[in-house]
Amino acid sequence: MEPVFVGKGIKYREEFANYVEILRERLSEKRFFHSLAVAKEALRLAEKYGADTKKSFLAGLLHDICKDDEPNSQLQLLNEFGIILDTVEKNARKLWHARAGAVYLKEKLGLDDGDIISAVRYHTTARANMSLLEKILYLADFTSEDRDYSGVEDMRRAVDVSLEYAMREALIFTVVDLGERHMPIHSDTMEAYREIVKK
Ligand code: DGI
Ligand code: FE
Ligand code: FE
Repeated sequence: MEPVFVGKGIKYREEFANYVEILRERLSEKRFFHSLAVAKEALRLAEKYGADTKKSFLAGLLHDICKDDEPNSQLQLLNEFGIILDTVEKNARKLWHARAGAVYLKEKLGLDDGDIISAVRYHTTARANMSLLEKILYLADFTSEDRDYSGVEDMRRAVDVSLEYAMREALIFTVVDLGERHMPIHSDTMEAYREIVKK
């Protein structure tokens, strides 16, 4: 199953058919659908907010490419390319796929686009001083059509108000949610939160 693409999405889906087939091999059906849905949503946000539509689509498409890999194989990949995890990262497996995805795209697939690589790297934690593309991917991951967490309707409204407002809502949501679940909060997440919420 794939989402129904519209406009430029139809063209990009065809243009990146090779990547789509790689994802079909690597991901569960659910995660595969999610990846295409994030591509579609990132394209929609790029058109609304004047970002590069093709890069946004591709970042959305590829952002979870390592998500369904075994945790050990993600660690192995990071090791192979000399990535050192900090203490919070070591203890939060959910953070590995973003670091691993960025490395995989660059080193294994030869994707030569620093903007996309960095959007993938920061799509889970966010960070202070995010680029437009980084924000679009971070938010598209919250509002793609497959999402059904409680609060998703509020996030969908927020993302149509402004990127800044949506980033604020998303970071508050994340920090509160992690706090409630007694999960360690990464310094990149905290710095993003402080930048946008405490000013
Ligand atoms: O990969 P997805 O499921 O599409 O979404 P994602 O990459 O945004 O991952 C969401 C998960 O990442 C969610 O379980 C919360 C976790 N996460 C995000 N920021 C932090 C975090 N986990 C910890 N421990 N610390 C963080 O700062
Ligand atoms: Fe992810
Ligand atoms: Fe995702």
